[in-house]
Amino acid sequence: TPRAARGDMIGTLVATAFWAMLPAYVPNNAAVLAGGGRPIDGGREWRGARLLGDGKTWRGTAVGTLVGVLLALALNALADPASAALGADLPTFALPAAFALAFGAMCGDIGASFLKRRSGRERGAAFPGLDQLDFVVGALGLAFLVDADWALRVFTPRVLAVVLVMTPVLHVVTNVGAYALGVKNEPW
Ligand code: CTP
Ligand code: K
Ligand code: MG
Repeated sequence: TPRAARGDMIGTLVATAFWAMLPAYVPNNAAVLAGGGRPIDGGREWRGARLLGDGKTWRGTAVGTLVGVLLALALNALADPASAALGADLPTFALPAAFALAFGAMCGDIGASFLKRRSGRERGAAFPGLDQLDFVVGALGLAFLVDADWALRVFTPRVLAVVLVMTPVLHVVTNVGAYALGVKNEPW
């Protein structure tokens, strides 16, 4: 029936969007687990507030990026069987695209901290909207810069729409879960 066909299509879009964004979703969570050590801004202030703050560290950024790239390589090995199982055409990630998604996600989050400090928000403060989408903007922005052909092929307007709706939901669920588990200091 048309309704079942439409349901299939939406399921395929969600699976594709989730798969394509996994290398961007995981880095920030890995950084929470790996964080600590020297802050990127070295403690420097600018216009009366920290440049980035103690929550953005070299170690968290490096480990987060590495985990995202390794995850993308693992997904490459699974793309064929997963595509067959789901009846979808799941993308693979060349190294530049994998790096762009992972490092871009970390950069988006770092950029958000810069904006939080400029707007008087202390480390850990919430910035609704920005918190849920900063890493998406960073990841997709860098992916388009690094490999526009790949990015345009994977992130079609429909996949993009699913990403923009799905990501905030996943972000809230993930962070509330991490907070409940005692892994994260704030539930956002
Ligand atoms: N983290 C890190 N390096 C990053 C990102 C995150 O070390 N590039 C770690 C830090 O320990 C940080 C924690 O992950 O405290 C949670 O990340 P996040 O919520 O993004 O940082 P906040 O501490 O809330 O700081 P901010 O207000 O600047 O977002
Ligand atoms: K954040
Ligand atoms: Mg935070």
